[in-house]
Amino acid sequence: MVLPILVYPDKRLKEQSRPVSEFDSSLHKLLDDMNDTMMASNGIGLAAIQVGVPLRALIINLPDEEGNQYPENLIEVINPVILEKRGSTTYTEGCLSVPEYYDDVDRAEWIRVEFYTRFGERREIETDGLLAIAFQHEMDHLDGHLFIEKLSFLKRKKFEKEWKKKLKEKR
Ligand code: Y12
Ligand code: CO
Repeated sequence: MVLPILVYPDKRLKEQSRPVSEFDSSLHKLLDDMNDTMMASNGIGLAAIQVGVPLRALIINLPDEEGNQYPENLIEVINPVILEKRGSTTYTEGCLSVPEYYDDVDRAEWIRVEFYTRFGERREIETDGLLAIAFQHEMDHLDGHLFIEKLSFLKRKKFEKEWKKKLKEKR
């Protein structure tokens, strides 16, 4: 089921998400609905709070070189913790909760993350490149943060002005 995606400046996007404690059918339904929602919007990552559920769950599905996404590449991430990070990198990010806005963001280049699967099995991943960026972007959502908070003061001011204008035009 495709769910509505919360759009900035919805206050719920600032909520701190709580750890998942039950790895049950309602979690599985949430993850399935998040996947339907992400795929319907051409997204590559989505956190539960973006569909209004304040749980520490996120999904990532990176496209291949041709831009195609495959179900077998879907990563479901529950209660993630960054154990180690190194280096820095810059990437032009976008977010389904801030549609049609993209900007450069600095993040760690390499990360080691602990997380749980939908069945409550512990996993660890070491990654860099786009996957490391996606993990960090989505994990920020779990703590109520959006990538636009990482912009310089002037860039953020420009963004807020343009965003207000856009919202007014949409009314
Ligand atoms: C690198 C950088 C950022 C992430 C986080 C995940 N971000 C997304 O999945 C962004 C998706 C997105 C998709 C859009 O396309 C449509 O909605 C059809 C989009 O364009 C518009 O809103 C028009 C904007 C963002 C992971 C890795
Ligand atoms: Co996002």
